[in-house]
Amino acid sequence: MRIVFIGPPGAGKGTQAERLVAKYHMAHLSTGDLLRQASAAKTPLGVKAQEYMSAGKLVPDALIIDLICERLVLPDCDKGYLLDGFPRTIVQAEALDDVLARRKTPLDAVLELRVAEDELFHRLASRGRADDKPEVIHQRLETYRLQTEPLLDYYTSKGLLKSIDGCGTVDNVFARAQAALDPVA
Ligand code: B4P
Repeated sequence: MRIVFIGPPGAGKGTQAERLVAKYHMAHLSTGDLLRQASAAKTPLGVKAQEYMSAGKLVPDALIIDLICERLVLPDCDKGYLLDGFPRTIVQAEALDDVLARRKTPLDAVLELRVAEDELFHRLASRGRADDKPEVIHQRLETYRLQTEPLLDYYTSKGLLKSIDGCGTVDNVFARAQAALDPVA
């Protein structure tokens, strides 16, 4: 199964992704994790990406598209994958469509996790990662509204979008995610 996972910062994508990849035997491709690893290793990409992440902005499309295209061709992706945090812009979504069309491997579904803003603030503030400072959280939410939310219409028009409520316990949310994905698994 090939799935895209969309949701605002702190919606719980990473948390649910771990469970979903175990249940459906998919590779887990988190652009946030890949960028943080590159940043910790101080690679040229990582150093550049960290500037954007610390400011709550998206890393430039060209960098992230190259990163994910290199990852998608590795053998563990043959069994299917969950794209966690990619695409985040229309340009990224169109680039992904091109790659998948060339490989004749279309997406099976796009899962959206919906969570109210006050709950997102609460979750991110208690997590306390470097980019979880209040002013950066505001910027990340604004970035999400402007650059990522348009993807919801994009994928609705392709008949792929499945939206679930991301509030409640991790178990509750996982049950909703399974109910959404079982029909396409
Ligand atoms: P990401 O790493 O994708 O981070 P995120 O959106 O903040 O978190 P996520 O939704 O995964 O939340 P989590 O499960 O951790 O991105 C970080 C940055 O990388 C971006 O801002 C951007 O700069 C850059 N980036 C990444 N992808 C990019 C792309 N494609 N293009 C350009 N730039 C890109 O959960 C958050 C907290 O909530 C945790 O503490 C968790 O324990 C808690 N939680 C989870 N589920 C809960 C529940 N049900 N109830 C209560 N708490 C819960």
